[in-house]
Amino acid sequence: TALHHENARSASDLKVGEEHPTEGKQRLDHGQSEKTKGKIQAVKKEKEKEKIVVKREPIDQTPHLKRPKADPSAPGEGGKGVKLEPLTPEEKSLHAELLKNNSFNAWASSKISLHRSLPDLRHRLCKQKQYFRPLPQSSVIIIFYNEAWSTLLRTVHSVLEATPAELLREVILVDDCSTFAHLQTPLEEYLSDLPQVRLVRSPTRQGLIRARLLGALHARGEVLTFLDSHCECMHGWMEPQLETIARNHSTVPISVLDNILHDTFQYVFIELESIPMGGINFKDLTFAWETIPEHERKRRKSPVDPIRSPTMAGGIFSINKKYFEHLGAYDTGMEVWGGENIEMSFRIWQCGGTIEILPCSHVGHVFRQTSPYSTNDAWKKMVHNTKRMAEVWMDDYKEIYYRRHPEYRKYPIGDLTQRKLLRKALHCRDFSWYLKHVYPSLYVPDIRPMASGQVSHLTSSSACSLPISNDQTGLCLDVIKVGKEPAGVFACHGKGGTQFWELTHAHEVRDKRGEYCLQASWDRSDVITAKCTRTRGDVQPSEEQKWVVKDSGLLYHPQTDRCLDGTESGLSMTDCSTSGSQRWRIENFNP
Ligand code: LR7
Ligand code: MN
Repeated sequence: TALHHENARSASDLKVGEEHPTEGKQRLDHGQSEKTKGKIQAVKKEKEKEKIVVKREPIDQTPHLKRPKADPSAPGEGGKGVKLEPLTPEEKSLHAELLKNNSFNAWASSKISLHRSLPDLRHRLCKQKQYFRPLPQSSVIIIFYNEAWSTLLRTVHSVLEATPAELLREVILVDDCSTFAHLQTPLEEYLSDLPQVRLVRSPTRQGLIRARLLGALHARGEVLTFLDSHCECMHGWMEPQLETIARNHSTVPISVLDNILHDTFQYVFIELESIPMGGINFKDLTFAWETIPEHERKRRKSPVDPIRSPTMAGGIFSINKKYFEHLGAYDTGMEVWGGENIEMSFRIWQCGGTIEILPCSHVGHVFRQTSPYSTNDAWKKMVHNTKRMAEVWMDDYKEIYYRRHPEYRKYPIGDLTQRKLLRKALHCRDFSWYLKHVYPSLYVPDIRPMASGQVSHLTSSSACSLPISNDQTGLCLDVIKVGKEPAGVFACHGKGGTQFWELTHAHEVRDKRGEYCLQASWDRSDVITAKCTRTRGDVQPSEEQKWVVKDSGLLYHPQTDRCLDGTESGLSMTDCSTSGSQRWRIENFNP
């Protein structure tokens, strides 16, 4: 009953803002079985006993737009994929063009109704759950840049048709200065027939971060819900988000992201047991999906309880509007795409908020086939954003990033004064606090490792007595595929990647991600990379993964009492000697 008390308390300071169009007695009976009515009666009686007067009216499920009845055999209906039938030469070229412009099969999407229905695959407990008034209203903000017609409008329709009208203040579409013709007048004309939809146009291309801010500026709801422009919302997606925020305004709920396949547009529902959480990849500070760690599984009591997530993917979440502003909205110095989701995640947690994945809220998203942001120019913008994030929120831990990308150190990133002041004003915690309390399952590479960079030496056939003056001339410790192939030596390329190794204080030789370790054992003479056995800072690595660097440049393996030996024919473990093939030069070595 703690929850009910909470609801009752928040009721006084929550204002829905206007009269509900469907206010009246009738809605109380909407969609309720005799059983649920009985339950509500029982709860009421219990409350009366406790002498707490709680008025509990269920939310009216009626949406602004009713989903038209569809022929179940129509393409894509019920979340099915579209059959990619043999195409005529004309269709083929159209298909190719659409694929090129969208990085997904917009041709398949165009075959599917803008109102397609999805099966309600949520867990039994989600379907049973009832939501009560008052809940705040949300403004749904959909930003887009050159989005396909069908995906954009299916997103809009799914919001209007899957959200109870009384919870949806408006849908705000923000056009980030698209050039596609269908997004000009035709879009305006189409939208003018839809209820509660507004279109805001940015006069210049702002990038998704500032486009979202523009949307937020126009929003009148108490809550903001952000969506990408190629989503489908599943029945019941909004209610748990609003309830979460009503209970605690500093919780940022995110939906489970189902996968709409980019080729057939099949809707793939993520089952309860495979819901991932958001993490980070320390290598380049990008978002990564991760399995939910043991401690978080244990903390939760019901399978549908929220999952605390260290980060969010970025596109699909709700947030109390006042809290969003209080927390510093977004960094307006960020460009185009990328990094803002990690920045916001760290900021939320470090400044006292919480990110929760709600297993009962599902939204589908089209994950593109290829990223339009992997061009050189777009990647630079992403690095720009990531650097701004790291400089403000990560303290000394940003060194881990720079060590892996020394060339990024000199990228200019503009002025950070405002963001640093924000961190001070909100009395936010250190990054070390975040790592320890929010993300204890993450292996954090050493801020100051014993050595890092390439591990190189001259071959024994070359003049081994010469000092190595140029990194590009030797052979370097390398591995074609971590965890799969034995490690070997290849010509040094000086570009890091699989030739980047880090010698940790625990005497491991780790790969760039910090996930795989160089490993030798008695039973074999080659050397492999295996998952590091030391998964957290406070445990010891297994003996097979321990290495000691000797002054003479030997990489000594104490367990087997042998040394790493590399020649053009490969890498092996041999008895230690002073031969050139055992002499290694490790970059940035500071014992
Ligand atoms: O210049 C731009 N202006 C825009 O308005 C570039 C993009 N956009 C729009 C675009 O039309 C789309 O609606 O911004 C949205 C996101 O861009 P996508 O869909 O091309 O990229 P994405 O799906 O990879 O985006 C993910 O990462 C971004 C990092 O900046 C944002 O945080 C996106 O919101 C995020 N999307 C999701 O979280 C959905 C799940 C994807 C995953 C993982
Ligand atoms: Mn997207």
